[in-house]
Amino acid sequence: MAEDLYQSHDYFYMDELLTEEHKLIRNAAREWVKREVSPIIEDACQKAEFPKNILPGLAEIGAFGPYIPTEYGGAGLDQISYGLIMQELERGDSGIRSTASVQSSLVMFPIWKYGNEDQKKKYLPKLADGSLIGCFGLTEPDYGSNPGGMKTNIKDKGNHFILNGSKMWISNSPFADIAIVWAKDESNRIKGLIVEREMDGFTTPETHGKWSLRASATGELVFDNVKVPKENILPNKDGLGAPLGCLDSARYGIAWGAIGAAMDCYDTALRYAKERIQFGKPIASFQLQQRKLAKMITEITKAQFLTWRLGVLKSENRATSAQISMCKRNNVEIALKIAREARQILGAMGITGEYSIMRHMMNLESVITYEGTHDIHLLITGMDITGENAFK
Ligand code: TGC
Ligand code: FAD
Repeated sequence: MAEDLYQSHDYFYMDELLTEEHKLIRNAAREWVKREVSPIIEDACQKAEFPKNILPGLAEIGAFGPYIPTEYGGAGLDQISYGLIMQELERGDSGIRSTASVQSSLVMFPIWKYGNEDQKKKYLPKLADGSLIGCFGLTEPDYGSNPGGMKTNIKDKGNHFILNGSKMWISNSPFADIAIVWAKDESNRIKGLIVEREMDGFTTPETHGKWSLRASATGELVFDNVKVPKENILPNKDGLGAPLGCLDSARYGIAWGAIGAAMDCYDTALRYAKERIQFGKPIASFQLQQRKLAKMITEITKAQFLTWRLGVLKSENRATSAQISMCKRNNVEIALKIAREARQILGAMGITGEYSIMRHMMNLESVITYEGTHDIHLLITGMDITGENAFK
């Protein structure tokens, strides 16, 4: 990839709404991405390999459990800080943000919120320092948007459960040390379990051939009579609301992350348009290119404010699931549109790995599908405003 010349854009002086601490955290993540992610990401993506050597760095910048209390090894930060870290990571690559948001919101969050004290002390500090990596198993081959139908199940055998079933499309599964797995008990109630890699009968085959999120490892979780000790069940919440509660936190992080990808595409396209000469003039001087760029910065600015406000509400524990859905849906949509328009501004150069745009565009095709598809989030808004359920 060409040298990372990224400069962030703050058209409406949104920085004035951030605290000094927010800016310090954001700038540290930004510098780290420039130094550690940008030089290696194109190669990792071309090889379809997750760059595991960045895991300690992610832990050092506080990307694993930013809002988890310090007593459990987290950084004890607020929700805006968490969002800003996700924004900067996804500016580098959605796959890197994915790893951090799965670890923080889909693994540490359920242990923190639904686990007992022993589980918190055993797992959270190691997840925070990156010595343990986790993944989250909700989706199954036949149950994606409708996770409530899941078939993965546990049977009570006295001092342990026997776990059977499979999960699909699981970020980080091929190398994760632990998995938070959602399974139905004998009364069809969904429970969360901590499954460890060493448990007999547990395998994690990798999914190959992806054109999207190539620098993120995706795989299955297969459970063949896995003996899970009872102490590994998350005792403090069950039912579908438990995994969906984790998704609220991860979807919030994605809303910020998508702005990062959009800003990177806009910044790249703006610079290119000013430098590229056709018909004796920079292409930035043509109205058609200005229209694209002007629309991009307008959408980025709107998304920045929507998301900042969501962050304030979330820090005050007032953000609703439907508000989070609206923000995730809006931001991923504008990011994908911006990536597609930005790619065109670069002409043929836009399809190469010299620039980050095509990689962002391909990544965003996953981001618009995972953590609830674009359609599902629209239906969540529809249900919230009308009171009518159009899912079923
Ligand atoms: P429904 O009857 O509406 O709800 C069941 C229970 O859940 C509660 N609830 C929520 N709780 C917390 N947060 C939310 N966002 C919630 N949404 C619903 C609800 O109140 C109810 O509670 P209770 O106590 O009454 O039982 O459930 P439904 O079966 O009709 O489904 C609703 C629907 C479609 C919105 C939901 O299933 C859904 O969101 N589907 C999308 C599935 C999804 O997002 N999967 C993501 C998998 S993980 C992933 O993609 C990780 S990618 C990570 C990365 O790499 O970055
Ligand atoms: P389906 O549910 O089969 O949907 C197919 C289409 O039908 C979509 O367009 C959808 O919007 C539409 N549709 C479905 N239901 C309705 C309805 N009621 N009304 C209208 N339209 C509808 N899952 C995890 O559990 N953990 C992970 O770590 C994880 N990581 C992922 C990483 C990647 C790279 C990807 C691509 C996915 C990942 N997922 C993960 C799975 C992801 O959450 C699911 O792909 C997603 O929830 C959609 O499920 P599905 O692919 O089965 O699509």
